[in-house]
Amino acid sequence: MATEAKRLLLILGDQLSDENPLLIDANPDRDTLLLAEVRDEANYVPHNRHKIVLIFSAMRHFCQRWRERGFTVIYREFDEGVTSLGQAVKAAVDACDVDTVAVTEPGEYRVLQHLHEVGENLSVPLTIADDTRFLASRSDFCDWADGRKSLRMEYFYREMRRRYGLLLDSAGQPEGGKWNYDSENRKGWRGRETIPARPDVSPDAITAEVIDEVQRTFPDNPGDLNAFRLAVTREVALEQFHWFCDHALDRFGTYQDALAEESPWLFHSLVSMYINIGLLEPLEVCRDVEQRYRDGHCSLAAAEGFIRQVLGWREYIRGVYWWAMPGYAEQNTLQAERSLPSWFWTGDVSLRCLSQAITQSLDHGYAHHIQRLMVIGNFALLAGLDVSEVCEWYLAVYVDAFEWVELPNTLGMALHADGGLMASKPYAASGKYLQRQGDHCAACTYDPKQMTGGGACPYNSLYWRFIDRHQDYLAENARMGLIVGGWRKRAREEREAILVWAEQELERLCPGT
Ligand code: FAD
Ligand code: DLZ
Repeated sequence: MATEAKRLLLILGDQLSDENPLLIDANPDRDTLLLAEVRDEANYVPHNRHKIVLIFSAMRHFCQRWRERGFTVIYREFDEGVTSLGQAVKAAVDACDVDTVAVTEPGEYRVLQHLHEVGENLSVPLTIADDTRFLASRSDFCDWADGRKSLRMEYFYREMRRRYGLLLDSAGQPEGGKWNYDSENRKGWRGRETIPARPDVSPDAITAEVIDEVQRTFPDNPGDLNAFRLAVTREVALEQFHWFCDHALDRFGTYQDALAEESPWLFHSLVSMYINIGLLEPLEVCRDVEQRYRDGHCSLAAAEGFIRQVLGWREYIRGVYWWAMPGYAEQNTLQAERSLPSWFWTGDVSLRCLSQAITQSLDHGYAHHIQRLMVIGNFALLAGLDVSEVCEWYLAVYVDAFEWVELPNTLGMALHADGGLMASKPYAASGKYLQRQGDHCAACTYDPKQMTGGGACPYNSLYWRFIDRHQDYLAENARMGLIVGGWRKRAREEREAILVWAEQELERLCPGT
C-alpha cells in the first residue's frame, strides 16, 4: 500500500477554526501544523494592539489545543524575529521531513500573492485549499454576480436564505411574509432603556503574557490594553455570543442604527472578530439566532436583522472583494484626496459623535456599524478624505479588520469610491440624521439645526458642499436627483454662503490639501 504524503499544514492567524478544511481530515501521525507570529503580518498597518493580542493569544491557545490532541505543532513566537509567512514555511520544510505544504486560501489578496510566490520557491509543492468556512464560495458569488447590472445585496441575501433554509416557513416562503424587516430597525436612541453591562473576560496566563509582549513591542500602536476583554478561545467566544442572545438580541434590531452617549456597543453582538478569525462559525450563529426566534426569545425583526448581517452582508462583502480585486483597491470615483487629519489617531476633534466614535475605535478597536458608516465614514466622504488613507486607517484600528471585509465596506459602502457598485447612493448625511439617531448632539458644542456661523454643526455645510461638488455625478442618480435639484433651486447667495462656510470649516478641521 502506498504511504500517505506527509503534510505541513500552515494555519494563518485568522483561520483558527476546527472547521478549517485542512484540519477536517488531519492525522497526527502524518501531518505537522505550523503557526507563526510574523513581522510582515503584524506590521503591514499599525494594527490596534487589541487586534494583535487577540490574534497572537488565540493562535497560542489554538496551538495548545491541537498539541493536546496529539499533533506536532511548530509554533514561532514573535520575538524569534520571523519576518514573513514564507520564511516560516521554508524553515519548517527544511527542518522536517514533509512531502507537501498545504494552506487554506487566505482572506486577503496580498497574502494570496505572497503564498503563490512562496510556493514557487519551495522544494515541495504548496497547495491552497478553498476556504469552506464561508457560506458562499468565490465561484458561487461570481456565478451570481457575473452579467448583473447591479449587485444589490438584497437579492443575494434571499438566495442565501433559500439555500440554507433560514427563516423560511413550511411553504419555503420567508417567515412572516417579508424577506426584510429593516424598516423596523431604525429607532434612534433617547436613553430610555437600560443597556445591559457586558460580561468581562479576564485574561488568562497566556493572554497576560501576550499583553505584556505587545505593550513592549508595539508601544506606538493604538489600543488601551488595560481594557483588553476579548475572548481568545472558541469556548469563551461562544459564551460571549450566548450572552448576547440572552441579554441583547431582542433589542438588537430596534437599536441597530442608534447612537448612544453612554455605550459604545448598545445591543450589538460584538462577535465579528470571533467569526472573522474562526472562533465562531457564521452558520452556527445564524442557526442559533433562528432558534431563539422559534423559541419565542426574540422578535422576527431582531432575528432577521441579525441573520441578514451575517448570512447576507458578510458573505456578500466577501464575494464583492474577490470578484472585484485587485483593481477594486485602486478605485476613487469621487477623487477624494485630502490628507487624513492627525486627530484620526487621537480622537481629539470637537464634534462629539466623531470624537466619541474615534476614541473608542482607538482605545477598544470597536465601533458599531452606524458609527463606522454614518459618523466616521460619512465625515470622510463629505470632507473628501483620501480613500487609501481612510481605508488604511480602518484596517488598522478595528479588531475585526481584514482587507476582504474592511475594503468593500470602507471604499465601497462608506466612501462610494467604487462608483456605487454596492450602494445605490452615497451614504452622505447632514447633522439632522445624526441628531435623529442618537443623543450625542445634546452633549455637543455644535447645533445640528444651524447651517453656518460659529456653533453650526459642520456635517451640515459639508453635506451641501459635497452635493455641490459632485452635482453632475449625483444628478444622474435616481435617489439623489431630487436633492441636487433642490440645491440648484436655492438662491445663489444662500448657496455661496454655505459653501464659503463649508470651506472655512474644512480648512479648520482638516487643514492641508
Ligand atoms: P453586529 O452589529 O452585532 O452585527 C452582527 C454581525 O453581522 C457582525 O458581527 C458581522 O459579522 C456581521 N456584519 C454586519 N454588517 C456587516 C458588514 N457590513 N460587513 C460584514 N459583516 C457584517 N466588519 C468587519 O468584520 N470587519 C471590518 O473591518 C469592518 N469594517 C467596516 C468598515 C466600515 C466603513 C463599515 C461601514 C462597516 C465595517 N464592518 C466591518 C461591518 C460592521 O460594521 C461590523 O461587522 C460590525 O460593526 C461589528 O460589530 P458587531 O459584531 O457588534 O456587529
Ligand atoms: C492580522 C494578523 C497579524 C497581526 N499577525 C499575524 C501573524 O503573525 N501570523 C499570521 O499567520 N497571521 C497574522 N494576522 C492575520 C493575517 O494577516 C491574515 O491571515 C491575513 O490578514 C489574511 O486574511
